[in-house]
Amino acid sequence: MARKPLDYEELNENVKKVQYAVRGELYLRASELQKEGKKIIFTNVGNPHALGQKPLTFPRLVVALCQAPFLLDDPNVGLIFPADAIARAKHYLAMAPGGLGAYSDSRGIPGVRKEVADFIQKRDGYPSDPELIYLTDGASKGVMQILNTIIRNERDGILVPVPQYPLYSAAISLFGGALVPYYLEEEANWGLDFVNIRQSVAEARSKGITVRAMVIINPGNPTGQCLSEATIKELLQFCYHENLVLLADEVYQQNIYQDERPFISARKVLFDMGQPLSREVQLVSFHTVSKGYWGECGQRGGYFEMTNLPPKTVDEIYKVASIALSPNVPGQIFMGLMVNPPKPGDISYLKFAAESKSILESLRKRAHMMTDGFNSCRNVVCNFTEGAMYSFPQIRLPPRAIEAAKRAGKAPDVFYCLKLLEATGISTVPGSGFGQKEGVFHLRTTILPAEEDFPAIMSSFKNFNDSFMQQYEGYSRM
Ligand code: DCS
Repeated sequence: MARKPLDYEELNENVKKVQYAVRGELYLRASELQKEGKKIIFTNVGNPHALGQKPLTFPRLVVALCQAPFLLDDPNVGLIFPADAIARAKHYLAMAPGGLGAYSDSRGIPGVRKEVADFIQKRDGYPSDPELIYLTDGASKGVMQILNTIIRNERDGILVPVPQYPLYSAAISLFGGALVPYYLEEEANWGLDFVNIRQSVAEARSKGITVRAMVIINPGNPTGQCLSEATIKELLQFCYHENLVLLADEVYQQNIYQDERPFISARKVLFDMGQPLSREVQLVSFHTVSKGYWGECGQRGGYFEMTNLPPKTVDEIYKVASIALSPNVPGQIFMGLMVNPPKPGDISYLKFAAESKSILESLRKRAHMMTDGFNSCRNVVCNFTEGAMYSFPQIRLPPRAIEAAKRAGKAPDVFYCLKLLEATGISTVPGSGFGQKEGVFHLRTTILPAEEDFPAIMSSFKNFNDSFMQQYEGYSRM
């Protein structure tokens, strides 16, 4: 019998090539153990609400009213919903003909795109055009759409930081392009090294690859570094000279845990640099409602903003967005609310500000607790999580552990993470899922477990690590 079209052997090779470790082997094993009744701490995905973070009240009230607009006609609506939430729900319902049950424009609701443009203008100090902002189902869909637009064939290369969030490697495989890695410097706090970036580009070119785009993740996932203005300037110069479009993944812009380097957008730096760069460098910037102190991952709200793209390209991107009809409408409203939150003087302001501040302050504390915890462990070194939601410690595995992993048919970091999972229930992602230098091993964990659970989690990690190192290194505790 001939093979059928959807038999595994017959599938699109690009689909089979895709790897996505955040939901890979470790995650599958953790899910199995959970089914068997083991308590699992899921620190593999940056999914704050799944680990107990409470939603901010105001946006949920507004979206609840948008979902159930008949409540607005109830004489008692004002007993539950504050007047500013009611007014805001009416504001969005007026923008969305047919309400949340109707498709919107494929680029998103024009009024929400205007709110995003106002937010960007206020953040960067330069006007932003709503026509160049497209709303998406989370940042992921936007990133995929733009990569799909850029990649023409297997010789088109995309510069991606390594370690990277595997959305990039996975999407580049899926669209049949070439990933051109540039290694972040762990010893320099995961900084960029332009000598090494130039080398990567030269090497790719020598293999016949046309390098067309450069991705930056700022703040970094999984590495947590915040880029300085000087670095962003240098990389914009680099993109200008090398004729690369810059894809700026800025989904963690609210998640900053140090004060020396506040978030600065690639777009602001570009406009600050003036002409010719500000008119020439093509830039696409991404944002989401999944991160920050919102953490509304399940709502799937995101946007991208296009800078210096010609109108015909913007139209092509619109055409392709139209194939999916419409980004999900509740997600768009969350985006509107995120970029236009309650203001001082509004009824809901104080509560909103208190809730946001408490989440951010707690994340900052957790970033410190996690880094300090890892650095107190034998054979573990960890840069401080300056931003984003992850810790990415390096685990210096003894040669005997590496041999044992080989015998078990596992990559050494996968071996370590599986043992950690079995012993403690802590579900992490091995560093190989993000890319790392040859012979160097890491794991990624989120900093998202509840603050009060941290001492227990860190001590259980330490106990595991001690006994692991003891077993494979002959190390004994004094
Ligand atoms: N970009 C980066 C750098 C991310 O870390 C994520 C999600 C996204 C984009 C996409 O998010 P949304 O599609 O939800 O907007 N981060 C994943 C991660 O590493 N863990 O959980 C999700």
